[in-house]
Amino acid sequence: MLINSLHKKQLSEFIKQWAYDEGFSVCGISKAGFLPQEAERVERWLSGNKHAGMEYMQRNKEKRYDPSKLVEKAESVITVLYNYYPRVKLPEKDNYKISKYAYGKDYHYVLKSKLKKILEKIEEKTGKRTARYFTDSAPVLDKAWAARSGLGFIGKNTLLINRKMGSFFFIGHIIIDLELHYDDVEDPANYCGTCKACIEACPTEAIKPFEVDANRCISYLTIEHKGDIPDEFKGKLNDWIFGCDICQDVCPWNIRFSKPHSEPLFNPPEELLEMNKKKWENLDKPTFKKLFKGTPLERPGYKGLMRNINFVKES
Ligand code: B12
Ligand code: SF4
Ligand code: SF4
Repeated sequence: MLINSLHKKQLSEFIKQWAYDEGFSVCGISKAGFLPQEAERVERWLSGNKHAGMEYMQRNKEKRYDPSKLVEKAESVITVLYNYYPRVKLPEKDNYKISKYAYGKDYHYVLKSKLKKILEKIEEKTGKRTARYFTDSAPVLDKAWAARSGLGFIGKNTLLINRKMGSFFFIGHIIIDLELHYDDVEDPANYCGTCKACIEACPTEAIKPFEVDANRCISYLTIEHKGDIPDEFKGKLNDWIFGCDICQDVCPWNIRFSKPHSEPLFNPPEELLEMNKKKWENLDKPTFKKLFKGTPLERPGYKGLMRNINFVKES
């Protein structure tokens, strides 16, 4: 369906309003198409084997570099950010660490149901569409689209940073066959300046400016990696047993601008707030299932989590 430019602008404003109504902090819209510069950078990263064991990064490249190959007749990429910065952090004394994004329910479910509602509203206004919605669940260059839609800049730690809220948020998209009014920023500025706090703080030296070597990243090693964690990382995981927040915690944009989220499903259960090293080490499978069903910790599963705990404990 072709709509005139006034209609496009109005509809784009409606979409942004619906995104805010669903609790997203910001929403930006870009024209779908091939991303040549990003494709080149990802190719360089892959050829240096920086993706480690994440074979899926080698697949669906055509789709990853061009959303119109992923969603038939795609015209627009609608991108949203959803804050997960917690009001209360897990106690640090005598405890292991899990990433803040995993304190509550799995963000895939939380964000997808919200994206679905936005799409339903779009369809109410424009009729049935060819569209798909995702968060970290499809071959899409999430951060590149967010930056292109004016939602932030990519920092030296490679994460998308929004100048009003830092980087503790998830990125979601609706890719749709509808022409809209675009916020496209051709060449987003970078606001890291001379800072290199993330590079200096990373305990495994995984970061070079704008590049993370997954082989060395604690997040990869504790969540995605299969098999034993290599011995060279003994003593370097700094008590992280699921993910790692170091390169975000030290970032001045987070120190200054991160504000607590208001998503009840992301709040940690009481039992998680009461964990300590001994309880983690003695965690049995039924308790794991009870505590972490429907959370990001299901990805490594009980076996993966216990591998991480034992590795950190023995380091
Ligand atoms: C693979 C992956 C990982 C891998 C690899 C990380 C990486 N940097 O690529 C591992 C497992 C290590 C990982 C870890 C984490 N991840 Co992750 N991950 C992804 C995934 C699935 C793909 C990312 C990707 O395409 N990587 C390929 C490489 C080549 O891309 P890149 O490093 O981002 O490089 C780009 C830019 O840096 C840029 N670039 C390169 N050179 C230059 C130079 C200049 C000057 C500039 C400006 C740009 C630039 O070009 C590249 C292409 O755009 C995305 C979801 C998605 N579908 O996009 C989530 C995603 C990036 N992850 C996310 C999160 C939350 C994390 C963790 C924070 C989780 C945690 N706490 O443990 C950590 C952070 C580690 C880190 N510093 O990156 C969020 C990030 C949100 C945000 N604010 O940016 C995403 C977007 C998921 C989501 N939808 O919310 N992740
Ligand atoms: S998540 Fe941790 S290990 Fe990975 S790059 Fe950031 S600081 Fe380094
Ligand atoms: S810590 Fe500094 S260098 Fe790293 S992403 Fe943040 S501002 Fe950029």
